[in-house]
Amino acid sequence: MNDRQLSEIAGALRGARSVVVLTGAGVSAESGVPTFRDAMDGLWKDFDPMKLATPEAFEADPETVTRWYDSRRVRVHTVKPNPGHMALAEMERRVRSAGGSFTLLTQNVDRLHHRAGSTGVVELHGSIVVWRCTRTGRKVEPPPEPLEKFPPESPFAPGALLRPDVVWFGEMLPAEAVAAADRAVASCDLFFSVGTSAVVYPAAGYAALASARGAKVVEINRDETPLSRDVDWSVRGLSGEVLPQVVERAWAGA
Ligand code: BV8
Repeated sequence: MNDRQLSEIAGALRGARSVVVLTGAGVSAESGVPTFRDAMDGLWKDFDPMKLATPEAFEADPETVTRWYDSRRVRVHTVKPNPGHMALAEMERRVRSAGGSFTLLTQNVDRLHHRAGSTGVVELHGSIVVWRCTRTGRKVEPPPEPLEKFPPESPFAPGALLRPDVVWFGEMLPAEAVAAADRAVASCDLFFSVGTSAVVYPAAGYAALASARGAKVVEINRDETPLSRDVDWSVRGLSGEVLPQVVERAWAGA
């Protein structure tokens, strides 16, 4: 990011009345959480996440799917928020204390934004630290240690299982999350897309919606995405480095 870009983005942020930030797995990468499409590591190297993250896979092989999710769940409890998460929590505080509105939409399921101090986080794809009964829908937050039995039986209904409370491909997003996202995107004047490959819908469609309603759009991403040519500022970089620079420049000495 060159200095002109940084000044322009910081100026737009300081003057914004309503900010929306959409984050993807790239924002958690610097915390040591592998992104969804990075090569699956260790014993999962032969699996395709796109196939595992589906109701069909859970139906066909609940043991493999719950083992995969539980290994990711346990890892999330061992990592911590990185400077990118912290910068977004600070951005929220600054925008709100200036009387503006701020909404953080995340595709991530790791709850690292919550742990960094962000509030009102809209979890578009659910959370991996919460599991729910396949029959009653009742939710539990298992302890940080690995589950013992796979697939895990539900304590709420005999014969039912526990599944991660995430949104799988082909599943609807939580209605309240979609409503919150639609409201925020419809009225924002500045939209950030950070650490996402912008290919998973409906989340990937929010930037274009915001732009169509007159918002300026900033993309901060390590690699080029389908969004990159359509945004007002496209920054190639790591969120853990770029976000702190933007927040610092926007409110330096304020
Ligand atoms: C829906 C939770 C209505 C689970 C996830 C056919 C049938 C059914 C649906 C569809 C279909 N065809 C299309 C669809 C719609 C489908 C979709 O969009 N498919 C795509 C792939 C074409 N969407 C859905 O199914 C959604 N539901 O539409 O319901 C419906 C219902 C029935 C029928 C039709 C429609 C549900 C989507 C939610 C899926 N669940 N996650 C889990 O986590 O296991 S999505 C999953 O992918 C993650 O949430 C992640 O955020 C997202 C994207 O994956 P990644 O690529 O890893 O992450 P990201 O995109 O964030 O990429 C990383 C980026 O970060 C890279 O660009 C990289 O350059 C960058 N980066 C890396 N490091 C850094 C960095 N940037 C900055 N700094 C760094 N340090």
